[in-house]
Amino acid sequence: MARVFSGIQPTGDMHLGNYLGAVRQWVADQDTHDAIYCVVDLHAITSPYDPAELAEQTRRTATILLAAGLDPDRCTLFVQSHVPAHTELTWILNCVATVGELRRMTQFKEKGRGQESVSAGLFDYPVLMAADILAYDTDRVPVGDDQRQHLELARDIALRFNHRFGKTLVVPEAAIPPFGARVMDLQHPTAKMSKSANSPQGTIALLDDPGVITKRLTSAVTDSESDIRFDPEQKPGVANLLQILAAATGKAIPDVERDHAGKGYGALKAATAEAVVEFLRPLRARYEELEADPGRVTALLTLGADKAEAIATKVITRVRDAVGLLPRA
Ligand code: ATP
Ligand code: LTN
Repeated sequence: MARVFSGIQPTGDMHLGNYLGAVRQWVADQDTHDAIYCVVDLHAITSPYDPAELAEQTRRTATILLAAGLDPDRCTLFVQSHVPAHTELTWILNCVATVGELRRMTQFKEKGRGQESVSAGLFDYPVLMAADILAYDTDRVPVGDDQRQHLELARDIALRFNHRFGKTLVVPEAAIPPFGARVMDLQHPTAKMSKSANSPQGTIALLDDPGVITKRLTSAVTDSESDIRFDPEQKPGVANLLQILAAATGKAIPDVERDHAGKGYGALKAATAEAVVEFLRPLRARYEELEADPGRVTALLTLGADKAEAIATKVITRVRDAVGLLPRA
């Protein structure tokens, strides 16, 4: 079976964008791929954060992933910092990646903008991400649209490595969903919905109360026209609601567009709110069950780290050998 690998940062509560852009695909891929998923805590410390909250947020993110449908019997779920191969491979890949290509990363430019000091870790973030992927001989990486450039870099690093040291690394492909890959902020529909940026008004966290979800969706920003059509360029707010409604009801966008043609924005928002509340109801219930038994999640993550480490250790041994490091006798 082909292997998929993907990761999510424990930077805050998972939202609808994470789910529709990435995690929905992760759940589906468990049946068709050898699937490995990772809570990337080492990525989360590249931007300012609260150390007192990181461990809890990491556990919480893993718990939400399980509630969303990851099944530890059918996939490997673990915490990045539990497997040291990620940081070890990062160093070696740092010597293959160039400062010039890292400087071109738009996420670095965006996250660094306006900060008085930016960590070297934030600059190196894409190399750690490449190491995550390449440490598992990954074929396919399901991510949202914002990660396209990072994936391209991981491929370039793998190709350059293989060219320089002989065929060692598997060159991965990005898997970006045809819709849902870019869920927009409800208040600022030209910016992506995000855990760490913007105000919470524009975001729907997967665990939000039904009342909060309804309020956020019914006060979503649209435009001053009144026609309902899917046009992300001209009508980003309406297009965003249509894609969310389609995803939550399992319908195609043209179908929801047709269902709502001629109706007002109020009706579209109300229908979207109702669909999202219903869609997330079982996830909330499963989360509460898992939350009641934190020892179980901890045990699952330990098992996941063991499985992941067994794979990564083989790859890192191959890499050490390829770059000419003296083997430890
Ligand atoms: P942060 O705001 O801390 O950067 P984030 O909300 O962007 O976090 P990540 O942990 O960086 O979330 O991303 C996890 C996955 O979710 C990635 O595959 C990413 O592409 C996807 N993703 C994030 N935001 C969106 C969005 N608004 N629409 C679709 N996919 C998204
Ligand atoms: N940078 C990614 C998270 C991430 C990731 C990965 C995704 C870290 N390592 C490996 C796929 C594969 C993001 O979503 N911001």
